[in-house]
Amino acid sequence: MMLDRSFLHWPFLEERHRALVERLETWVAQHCEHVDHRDVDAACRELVHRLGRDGWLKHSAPGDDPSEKIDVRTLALIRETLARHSGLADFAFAMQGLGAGPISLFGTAAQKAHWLPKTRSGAAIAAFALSEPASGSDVANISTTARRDRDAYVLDGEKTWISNGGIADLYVVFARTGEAPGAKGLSAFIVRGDNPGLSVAERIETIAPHPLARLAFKNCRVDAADLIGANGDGFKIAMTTLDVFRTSVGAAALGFARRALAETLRRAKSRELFGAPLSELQMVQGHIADMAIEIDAMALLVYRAAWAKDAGAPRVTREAAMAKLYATEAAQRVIDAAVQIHGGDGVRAGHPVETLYREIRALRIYEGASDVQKIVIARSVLSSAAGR
Ligand code: COS
Repeated sequence: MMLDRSFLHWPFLEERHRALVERLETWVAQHCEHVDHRDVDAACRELVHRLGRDGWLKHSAPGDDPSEKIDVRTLALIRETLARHSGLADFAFAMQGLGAGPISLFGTAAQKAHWLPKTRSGAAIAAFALSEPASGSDVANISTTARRDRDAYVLDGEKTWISNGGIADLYVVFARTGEAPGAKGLSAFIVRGDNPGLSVAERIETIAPHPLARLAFKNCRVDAADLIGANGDGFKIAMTTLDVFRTSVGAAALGFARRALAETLRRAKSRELFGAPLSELQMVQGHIADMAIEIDAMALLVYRAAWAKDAGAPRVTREAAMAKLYATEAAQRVIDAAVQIHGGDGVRAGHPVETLYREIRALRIYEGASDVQKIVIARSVLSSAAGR
């Protein structure tokens, strides 16, 4: 693949990051490209198994050793690298991290000791269950309820667009416990995949197949010890987890865009038109220049946000939102240009750029649609300008 690796030497990254990418490149070539994708559930399980077996999932969520903490740059580099080769491998890695994230960041010692060794080894598949039919962007409006009943909570309601829905062993579910109206009345719970009262109401198919489902909770009892954090902390837990993972969504978009550029360069150098390679046409050169600039701008925002979090910034909401918004939108433009330069092959089913064209679209929607990221960024900019 024709790749510019100079970003690995930017000051945001360290020697250990470069070494990790080197190892991962070798691993991906051997273990990711030969997974049968016809059965998407089986492919996802297999990828989680391989990523866990060979130690990559350890980076998706720190374990129960208090000295470990999440390294967002590592998360971003892994997602970028996996996404460049396989959208499903990136999905398998990322959802394992997002699902385990609330436990890793806010769980009790017992919750961490029980679940994290399983999610990190690939023995348990994790899912993050936040969205509902009537509240995807408006998290404060969640209507699934969790009612206290002696030493248990009883969950009732519906969740939808849940990644790993149907194959997960563990769901982190956000529900209304009612301490206060809106955002202050939510809590987070661990619900086992085989918990009575939890059922898969619908499997959802999308343009880029990944395991996704709508879930129903009917009189679903979980132990009080399965509450994550305190009652009323649910909104904060969800947002803090998203602040980590939104940057990594930008990184996945960056991986898709780098693949699109690599495919385009190969095409532009090998295909002849009007008696010369495509790469000699100024119109094509214009596209290539735009693609390269957008990729560097994406990478700068992604690794800036990741570095800021790793360097100890208490909140990176604005940086993560900028990275996610810009990288996903720009990747769509880069991939669209790649399709255009590939002509008919660009829309041929199964061609790498056709696959990228389908894979990128959902990233502008999930974990906070682009429109929500704009709200987050504008609020932050306005509040830091207040009083000036
Ligand atoms: N980290 C920590 N705390 C946060 C936070 C963050 N990133 N974002 C908000 N909070 C806090 C706020 O500070 C506020 O607390 P105080 O009242 O004590 O100040 C509280 O949480 C409520 O925040 P806010 O008033 O901003 O909430 P809103 O309901 O207006 O909405 C948005 C916030 C729209 C930003 C939020 O609902 C969101 O991110 N939506 C998209 C969700 C999403 O990603 N969905 C996809 C599902 S996962 S695939």
